[in-house]
This record gives sequence, structure tokens and C-alpha cells, in this order.
Amino acid sequence: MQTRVRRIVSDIKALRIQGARNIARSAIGALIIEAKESKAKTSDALVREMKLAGDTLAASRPTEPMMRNAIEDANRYLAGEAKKQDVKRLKTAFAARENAQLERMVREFERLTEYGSGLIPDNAVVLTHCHSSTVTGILKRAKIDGKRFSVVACETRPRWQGRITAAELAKAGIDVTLVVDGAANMMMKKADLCLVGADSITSKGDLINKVGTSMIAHLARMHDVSFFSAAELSKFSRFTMYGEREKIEERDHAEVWDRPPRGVKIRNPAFDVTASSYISGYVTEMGVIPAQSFFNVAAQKLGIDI
Ligand code: RUB
Repeated sequence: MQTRVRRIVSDIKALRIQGARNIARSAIGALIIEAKESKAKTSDALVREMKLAGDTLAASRPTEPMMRNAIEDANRYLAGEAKKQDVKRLKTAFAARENAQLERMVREFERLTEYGSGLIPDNAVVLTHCHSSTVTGILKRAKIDGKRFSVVACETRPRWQGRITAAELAKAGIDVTLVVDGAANMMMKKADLCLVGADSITSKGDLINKVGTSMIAHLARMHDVSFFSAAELSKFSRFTMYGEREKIEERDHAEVWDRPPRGVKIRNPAFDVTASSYISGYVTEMGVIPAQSFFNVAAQKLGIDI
């Protein structure tokens, strides 16, 4: 595997690249590098090399179907084309195709942020958790659309991604307040809307996102506040269709407490599951859809035969 690709894998593992979209885009970028710099002599050898790079990327964060779907799609294309094209042509065609995918993702993201902006009422208080580039994209779009609103960002222990959100929004001129995660209930009393990202959506429409998201969804329900998740359709986790569960990544306990006293056990799940019944809707590139419809719309978009 190419050195630059290995570096991307380690950046994803260490959260220097974080958030499902950034991870998926970086993985596509890594596959382009791998193909371009490959020394494979035949198309079949290239397919094998790319499969290995894809598997290593996919294993870097286990709860990332957007990345997995992109890798599977790339493998499928390469396997199909290997019979038709020599290795040199295949490399060029693959890079062009994947670059076009990246551009398409940007256009879809723009559409999604438009729909998301439409959801934000004037003078709203929006509560968010963790750092989702899709959520910050919507909020920045709402600002451009002339909406007046403020944001409460939960800091998100143990890796403080809420600080990334707060810094990014402040830089965009958005009124933002950072709170500790334990203040979510108090802040919810004044909130009009919760907007969080998504790592994975199951066939039941359940949401898997940064740990603590389900707690916020419960609080939102308690205070009768709408709870939306911003999720491209490619965050659909295919294998949940067949009864398999999405694996919840468990990270190093040192992120929580590096030298705990003897006898203290530590758990560090990176994500949790919010049941579809708590979700007012998913903001997707096709519009704002009910959680129960996510599967159908995603299957259509991803060409999954039901
Ligand atoms: C990030 C997180 C984000 C989603 C969506 O977790 O849970 O809400 O990934 O992000 P981590 P985006 O920091 O552990 O990667 O909207 O950018 O895809």
C-alpha cells in the first residue's frame, strides 16, 4: 500500500480526519492515489491491490457505511472494467470516475444544505452535538440565506469535537455557545430544534451517530423539541437489511482517562443508536424525509435491488 494512503488510514484512526463525509471523501482520495501510484502490471493485479487498500481503509473506522459504500462501489467498478481495459487505461479511467464522484458529492451536499436551511425558523435556537460537516454546512447556508438564529454546541467528550463546531460557526459569524454535555437538558428548555449528523442509518431508519446523540434525542422528546439528522443517503448501512447490526466502534479507554486507578473499568463507545421513533426527519440530498422512508429512498438512490 502506498505511503500516502497509509498516512490517510492513520489520520482517520486518530480522528485527525473525522466525521463521516470527510472520512468517505478522504477514502476516495486515498483510492485515487493508490491507483495512480500503483506498480501493478495487469488489471487483475490492480484490482487485488485496490481491494487490499479498500479493506484497510474500511477497517480504520468500523461504523462508517458512507466510506464502505464508496469503497464497495469502487471495487465493483474495477472488477467489471478489469476484463475490458488494460492496466494503464484502467488507472486513468478509475481516477476520472472517482473525481467525478467527489464532484457529485459536492453538488448533492449543496442541495442538502438548502433543504436543511429551510427547516430553521427565524430566531431559532438550534442545539447540536459533536462535529458534523453536514450540520455546519446547513447552518452556514442558513446564515447566507439571511436567517437569524443561535446555536448551542455540546462539547462532546472525550474528544471535544463540539469545539470544532463552535470554532467553525464563530468563524462564519454565527452566534454559538459551547456547553458541557451534562448541560444539554438545561439548554434543551430554550431550544427550538436539534440538528445532528449521522454516521450510519439502518434499514429500520434508526440513527447511529456520536455517542450522546440518543440522550439528546430523548431530551428533545421530553421537551417537545423537533429532532432532525442531516444524512446523505449513502450513509445507509446495507447489511442491516439482512438482519446484521451495525458495529459500534469502541475506542481506546485512554481517550477517557489515560491512567485510571486500579479497579476502575472504562468504556469508550464512539457512537450510539437513536431509534427512528425519536427522529422528526432526515435531511437528505433528496429532501427532508421521514425516518421510516430512509431505507426506500436510499435503496432507490444506491441501486439496491429489493
Ligand atoms: C463524528 C460524528 C458526526 C457524523 C456526521 O464522529 O458523529 O456527527 O460523522 O458527520 P467522529 P458529517 O468525530 O468520531 O468521526 O456530517 O461530517 O458526515
